[in-house]
Amino acid sequence: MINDKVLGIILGGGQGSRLYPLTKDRSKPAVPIAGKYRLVDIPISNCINSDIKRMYVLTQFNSASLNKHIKNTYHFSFFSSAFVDVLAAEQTMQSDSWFQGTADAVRQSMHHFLQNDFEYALILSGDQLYQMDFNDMIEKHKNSGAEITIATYPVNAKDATSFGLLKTNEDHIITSFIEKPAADLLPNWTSDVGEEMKSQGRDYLASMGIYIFNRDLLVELMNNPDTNDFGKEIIPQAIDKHKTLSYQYEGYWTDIGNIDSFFEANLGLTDDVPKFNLYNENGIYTRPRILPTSKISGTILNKAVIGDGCIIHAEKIDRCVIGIRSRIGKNSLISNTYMMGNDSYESLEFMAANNVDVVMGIGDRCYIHNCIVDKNCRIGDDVRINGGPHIKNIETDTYLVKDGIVVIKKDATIPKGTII
Ligand code: ADQ
Ligand code: ADP
Repeated sequence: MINDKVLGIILGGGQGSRLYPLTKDRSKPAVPIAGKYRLVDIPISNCINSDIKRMYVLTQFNSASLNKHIKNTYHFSFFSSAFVDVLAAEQTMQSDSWFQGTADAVRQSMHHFLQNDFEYALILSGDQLYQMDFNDMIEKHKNSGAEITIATYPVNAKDATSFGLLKTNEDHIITSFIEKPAADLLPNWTSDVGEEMKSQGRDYLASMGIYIFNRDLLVELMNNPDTNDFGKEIIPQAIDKHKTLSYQYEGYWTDIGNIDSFFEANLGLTDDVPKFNLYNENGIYTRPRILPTSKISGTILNKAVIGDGCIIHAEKIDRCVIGIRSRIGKNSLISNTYMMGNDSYESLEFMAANNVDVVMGIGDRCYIHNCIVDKNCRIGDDVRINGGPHIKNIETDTYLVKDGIVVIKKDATIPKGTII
């Protein structure tokens, strides 16, 4: 089977500064999404669902929570060759620095990859929401005789400047590529993307940052120590010398690299028919936690996605994703909010013995709107958080406001009666 010849390489994240403060204490692949998953579960699940079962996750810093999550989630049969290994930037005789970019991350980890028998390297981004079967892309790569294949996606002019854009010939071979062009260059970069995409104004063909490289070529390209980035250097330099195929993808795909897109991607799961649909056979895997079902009392629920093990007494929850083990008190109104949940429960006995003043979760009579509540937060009674375009960007010890979204930091306590 061809997939036995594919090695998955997941670019788990640079410094993750665009997702700060969610990446303050954890690496980007470990950021919780959709109430029970981590970002890294998406590319890993896409590989598993495509029968690619050998994967490395490259990350800028080692985090106990990421290692634990991967170790506890992805254990394969003793007799199988499948594995998911985390490779964090490390000091070696050749290098004493962090990954300088995506290609540098691959270069510094090459000695691990080469211990495996593979013909194709499938390089994936760690911060995208999509469900893609890679089999078709791999087949087309092989059948076309290309040395590199890039998955591509038609985008509109507004989004085009955030991506690598490319042009192809009639055989879908890439003839030119530019990484994140300035807006005034866009008129030169329209592509023939088909009538349907054109009618939606999606005239530009963007790189999805998903690449297949033939093993030998990857080894050769990584031997050049002056190139640190796929989008900025490797791809633009390679297309003239090596046959590079565009594989145009038509399904749902979105980049969730910043707070705004992360927030919308999560809240989008509450739509009647979400674009990223978890309710199908080829699901996303994550750690099974053996939690009880959620317990909800007196609450009006509208467009609510609720994880396992929650205890909810709120008055109303409207367009929210509520993560595992969340606790929400009486008469509280929560809307447009992604609450990540808690890592553990606090028992009534524990709270009484320790005089816990503000309990984990959201208290009574709170109003929370346009907010991301990170893990293990304590939001006291009568707190009012009203996010939206009217509040300006600001950061404190316990929260940050970015583009109208209030992000309560992990483990933060918001005292009773606070107004944000
Ligand atoms: P970006 O997403 O802006 O563009 P980049 O910041 O290099 O590119 O990130 C690509 C992936 O690699 C992300 O998952 C990121 O977290 C990860 N990453 C970044 N630096 C890393 C490092 N030092 N170590 C490990 N992982 C790292 C890229 C392409 C564009 C393309 C878009 C599509 O360059 O051409 O259009 O992806 O999203
Ligand atoms: P997630 O994967 O969403 O972070 P986990 O179930 O893996 O959730 O738990 C995260 C952390 O919380 C782990 O370090 C785990 O050991 C710890 N934890 C989980 N349950 C409890 C508990 N009942 N008491 C104390 N710590 C816990």
